[in-house]
Amino acid sequence: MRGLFITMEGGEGVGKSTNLTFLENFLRDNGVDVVCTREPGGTRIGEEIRKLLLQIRQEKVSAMTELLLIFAARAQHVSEFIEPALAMGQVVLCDRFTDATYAYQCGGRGVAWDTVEQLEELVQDKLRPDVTLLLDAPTSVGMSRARGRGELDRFEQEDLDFFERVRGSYLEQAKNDSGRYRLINASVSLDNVQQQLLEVGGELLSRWRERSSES
Ligand code: Z5A
Repeated sequence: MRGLFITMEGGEGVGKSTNLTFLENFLRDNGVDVVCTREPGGTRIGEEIRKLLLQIRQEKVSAMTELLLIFAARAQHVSEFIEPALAMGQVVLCDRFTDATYAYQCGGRGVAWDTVEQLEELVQDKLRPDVTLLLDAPTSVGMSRARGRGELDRFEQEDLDFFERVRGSYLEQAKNDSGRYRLINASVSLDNVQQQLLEVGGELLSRWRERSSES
């Protein structure tokens, strides 16, 4: 049985990490074999590339350099972690994946959409998420949650306009792929967000059980 590939997306500070752990616990408590990971990162090489990407630097990082670093990390992540886990039948919960590249690099930085499509084909072949949860909140809400933590990384230093474009791109992607996306209102209390997540969690559990019983 092939596992399920679930991704969590959204702008900065919307609660992805907090809620990924919540979903992981829910699935594990219900007997699902689940592993969590993140992008950029998820492998030793990927985590080193993550540091490079987030570090504030004197020189301007070109959009193409940023894009290729993200896909270099992803290539390692797919081959070393994601594909083997799916082949073993595990549920992979991933904090951001390629939809983030469309949102940040295309929406935010203005990279051409088909450039990312080409890299996606090259690096992932047929691998796409089965379900994507988009945590959505007004940009100012996420920014103030994230900024409560202190020092800002290279992405967090971008201005409000950049994050508005990122949010707009995510919402557009969700609209254009409504079969895969589950839109979560992340601007409300954590309890309320997690109630919404339980509905999606229930759906994932059913899909998982269906697959298990077929195999
Ligand atoms: N990036 C990219 O450009 N292209 C790509 O392809 C990929 C990534 C994959 C790092 O990602 C950067 O990489 C990212 C885009 C770029 N930069 N940005 N911005 P990241 O996922 O590590 O970075 P992040 O989005 O900044 O994650 P984050 O700041 O850790 O946010 P989060 O995981 O969404 O939120 P959280 O840590 O779970 O919650 C933030 C705080 O809010 C925390 O104190 C919570 O307790 C609180 N919180 C959460 N939910 C609530 C609710 N509902 N109410 C009140 N308080 C809440």
